[in-house]
Amino acid sequence: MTPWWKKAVVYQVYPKSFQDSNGDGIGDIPGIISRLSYLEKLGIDAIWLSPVYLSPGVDNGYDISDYEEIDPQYGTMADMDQLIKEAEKHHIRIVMDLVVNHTSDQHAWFIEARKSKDNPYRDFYIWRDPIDGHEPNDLKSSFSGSAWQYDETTGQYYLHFFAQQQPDLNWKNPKLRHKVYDMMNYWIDKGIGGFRMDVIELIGKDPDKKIRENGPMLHPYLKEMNEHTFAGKDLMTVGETWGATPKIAEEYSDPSRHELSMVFQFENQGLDQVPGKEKWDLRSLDLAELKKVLVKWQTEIDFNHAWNSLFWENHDIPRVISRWGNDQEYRVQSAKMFATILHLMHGTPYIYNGEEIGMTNYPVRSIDEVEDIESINMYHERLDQGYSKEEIIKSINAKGRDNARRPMQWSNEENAGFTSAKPWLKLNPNYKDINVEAALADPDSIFYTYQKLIKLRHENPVVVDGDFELVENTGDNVLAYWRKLGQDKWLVVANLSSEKQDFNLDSDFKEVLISNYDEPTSLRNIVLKPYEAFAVKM
Ligand code: TEU
Ligand code: CA
Repeated sequence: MTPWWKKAVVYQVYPKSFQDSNGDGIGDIPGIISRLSYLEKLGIDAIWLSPVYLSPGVDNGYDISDYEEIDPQYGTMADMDQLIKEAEKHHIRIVMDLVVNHTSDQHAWFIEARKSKDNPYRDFYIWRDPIDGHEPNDLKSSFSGSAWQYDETTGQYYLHFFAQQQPDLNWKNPKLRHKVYDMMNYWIDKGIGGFRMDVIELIGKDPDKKIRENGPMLHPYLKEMNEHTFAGKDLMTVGETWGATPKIAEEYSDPSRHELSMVFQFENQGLDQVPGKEKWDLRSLDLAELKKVLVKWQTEIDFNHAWNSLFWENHDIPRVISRWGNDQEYRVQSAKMFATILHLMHGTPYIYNGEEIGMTNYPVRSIDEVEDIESINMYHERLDQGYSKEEIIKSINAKGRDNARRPMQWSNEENAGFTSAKPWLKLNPNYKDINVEAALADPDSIFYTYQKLIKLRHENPVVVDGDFELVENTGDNVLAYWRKLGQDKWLVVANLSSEKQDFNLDSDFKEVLISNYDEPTSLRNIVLKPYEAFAVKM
């Protein structure tokens, strides 16, 4: 039987920015509960909830100080239990974010570990002696600077692949691993729908050999985790795996290997950065390359032995229409185009909160307006390296994580219906026009395109299981593909660009399934309008 998550559409909620319920400017769990009917109307099957655990908030909750407590800014454990229960009434499962590559430096384990070299928790983390009075090696943190932090008390360095307040856990220690499995079972027993696993590809690291992702013990650990936690349960698990190739994706998700349900792969993320440099080193997107990567992940994995997720956005990535589409004149058309090509592909689609109403990036003018630790650390690092402020701010506006983290735009009322107070991060002023209320009132809105695409998936096995086949020779700016299952044959056609494109296919169709302009009447020698996308049944 097909597991539920192969037919599902998942919606990511970034809790800090979703809905404030108590007037402190910060989204919270009761706020999410109050929006469940909206999500049910959209039609999603599960929520991936970014972290709501107890946290000092250095990385907005990805620095956890207690995995079995809810951060008071988000509510209480009773609220969390309520969310799981209420969501179920709306046919929505709650998928928790599992952040176990690292903890906060305020986690009880780390507070103990740093006390002395013989502390029972010392080996939960990764400690090394200085070499010639310096860092053990030149491993870098993803948030700028060295991955090693010197700790005065014991005269050793600890490893942190992210902020210095996010020490890496030592997965070589079986005691630590079983603590993590116990914690996962605590959440499974509450009735959650599964886990999204933060940077899971890093847990097999070997820092002495400078191995970060895809270390030799990664898959043995995942098998062990599976066996002790979700084996035999109806849960979905998705690994965040930046370094996945199609072959690696199969290693994670081939059902016979008993590891994860599916992966998030990020191959398209590198397309608008200078090769071999950082994401901040900008270059423009070549649509031919985007098309190539999209097709690669449809054709180079065997969906009988692997499963992939489909997404444009998340809390780390800028808004797709601002980045690769058009967030002005063709905002609505380009948003619908991206939705259509993604949601009719093979895999499990994810929607990031606000994507379904076409929320856009919002540029800052100076570093005081930036909240995200990744951008702030990079700003200082690059200033020291001699970059100009203007250059750095330009990179932050293009790629910074705050772009996706601005509060949800619910209505055109003051503070967008997100909060009655000052929001923790400035709202995009375009909420006056772009908001949920307006989207729901307009039958032609982006929202209803998403709603329709979700419905098409739920009602048509060809979307879930059909083979994918590229239509060749359409030019770089047009993506056209078939989905085929038994007698069912669907065709998806999209103009990825802002220029008109010619398209010609010598075939007749029976029915238009979805389109973002007037419905096409033929496939023969037609001209696709900017960002035009449609799907037809043959
Ligand atoms: O992200 C992993 C990660 O590699 C990001 O830092 C990413 O490189 C960057 O944001 C790209 O834009 C996960 C979480 O999704 C992120 O929010 C956390 O900050 C990070 O792990 C640490 O937990
Ligand atoms: Ca609040």
